[in-house]
Amino acid sequence: MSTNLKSTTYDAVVIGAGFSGLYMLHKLRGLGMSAVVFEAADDVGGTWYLNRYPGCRCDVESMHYSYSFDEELEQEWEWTEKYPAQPEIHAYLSHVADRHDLRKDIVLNTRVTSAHYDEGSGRWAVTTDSGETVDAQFVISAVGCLSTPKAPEIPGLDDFAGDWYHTGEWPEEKVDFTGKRVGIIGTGSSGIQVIPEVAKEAAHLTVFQRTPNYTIPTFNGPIDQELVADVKKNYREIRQMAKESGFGVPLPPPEKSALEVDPEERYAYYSKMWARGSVTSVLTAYTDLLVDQEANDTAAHFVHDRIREIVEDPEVAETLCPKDYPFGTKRPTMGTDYYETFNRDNVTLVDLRKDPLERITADGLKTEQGEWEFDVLILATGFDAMTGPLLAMDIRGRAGQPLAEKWKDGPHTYLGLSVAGFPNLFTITGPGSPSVLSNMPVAIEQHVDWIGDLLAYMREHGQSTAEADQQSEEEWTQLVAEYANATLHMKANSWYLGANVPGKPRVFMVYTGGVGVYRETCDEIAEAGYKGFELSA
Ligand code: N01
Repeated sequence: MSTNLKSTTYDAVVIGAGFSGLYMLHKLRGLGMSAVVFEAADDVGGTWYLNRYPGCRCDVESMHYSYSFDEELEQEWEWTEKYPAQPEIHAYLSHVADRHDLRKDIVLNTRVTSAHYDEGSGRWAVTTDSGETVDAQFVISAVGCLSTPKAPEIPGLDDFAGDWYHTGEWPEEKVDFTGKRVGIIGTGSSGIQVIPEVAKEAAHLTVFQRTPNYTIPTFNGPIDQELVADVKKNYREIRQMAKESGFGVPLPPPEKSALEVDPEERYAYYSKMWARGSVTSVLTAYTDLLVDQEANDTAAHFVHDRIREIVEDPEVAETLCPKDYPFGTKRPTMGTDYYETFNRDNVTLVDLRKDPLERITADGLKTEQGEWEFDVLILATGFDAMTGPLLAMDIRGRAGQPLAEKWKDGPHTYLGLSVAGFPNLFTITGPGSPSVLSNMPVAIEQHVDWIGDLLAYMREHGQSTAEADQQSEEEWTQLVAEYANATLHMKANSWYLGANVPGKPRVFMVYTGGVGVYRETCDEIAEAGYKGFELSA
């Protein structure tokens, strides 16, 4: 048996030791349950361990991107910047693991390869890539929404003679770009953060952009100590506000439509929100930015104006202006000197819409119209999001049904945290929950607390199995689709929709009703004796 694997039988197996897995383990211990966490990486931290590319930083403010369950930690921990950089978040999660003595139940360097439900015993057999199988009553996935990196679907990566790196699997040691010719594919959140950093070091950086992004500046810097004192004094109210909000950040809800204010007032208000350096502030400036195209256009045009103001070359500026999808319908990004980077002499932007990529070659990249030579290639090409990490494991429920088969037309879940036919399997921030449309720690804590309450309820009532019923699952899945259809989200080819992975079903995988409303719904279901679940002994 691996070190740390103390038994082959547990009450619960947790998969993943990031924000979700760490808190889930703590919660299970509090319930007096035996649990083991399997983590594929060689340390805890999940997404904040492996995404360690230069410039990697969270786009939710430090004071709000943290756990609320440990009030002492909340007071003690000192964030240094307005937006926390990856090393600081990783240090925070490592500290949480040590502070709560979690490591002794975490098995590192171990990937779960399969989880099979046995109807006879009512238990799960969970197998890892080290060949061990453990038996558990509950399986709780804490695999995250963005943890299966996606390479670009163009041929030739194996031919490339230089070094290449995916932002989502960045090496631990520093990559030195000094004097190097670097090419980067991808201008999503990761690309936008890594580009300015690499440009500072490289001899030349060529950015291959297929879809431009709306990027809001962070105006990052050392954290304001007055704000820290104020937040720490009022943490309970602030956390509550985040829990009741639309996106899991403590902002008051918007009150007006973008179309009911006069253009000058609206422009001034967008300028104020822009100056805050917070994408959520811009996104929630008005009530209808995500549901009304005309309203959305006002925000999109405001961002276009900022791009044209910053970028000196008008042609480059136009290439950087997103025009074929509404603002906020692909994940809007936050950057530091992103647009400014295109004013540098050592940076070239290639518009793949005009000159598509054909293949990766031994020397670099071949587009329809030319060949580009590089020493280093960076793939900021994103992830097989939401369902990717779950389907990467061979999960089988009742009658041996594979989850991949059940989800062949897209994910079907109840509340985004359970699946009919897969008893006692819970998916923290799974498809069909607010997940990536929330400040993640808020969504994670809500799911972990809710699962914890359900497990306690089951014990109190002498029940050993919880399973979503088929009808509730179908109704929920439909509701998620209806809510998404009522937004502008369906107009963008986003990873929310699976559009970035060839062949993936085009289904919107996130609940768009808002974090606060979702929480209320989950609470009502719990209060009604876990309506929609079949609980049995
Ligand atoms: O990935 P992405 P990401 N040829 O999918 C392009 C979170 N995150 O790693 O849009 C050419 O957003 C692709 O082009 P297109 C956050 O939730 C958060 O950047 O498909 N280009 C796109 O430009 C985020 O949304 C933080 O046309 C290809 C890019 O690669 C999520 O992670 C930081 C291509 C992929 O962008 C994912 O972000 C980082 C191809 N064949 C990440 N294939 C913060 O908290 C892909 N692309 C700040």
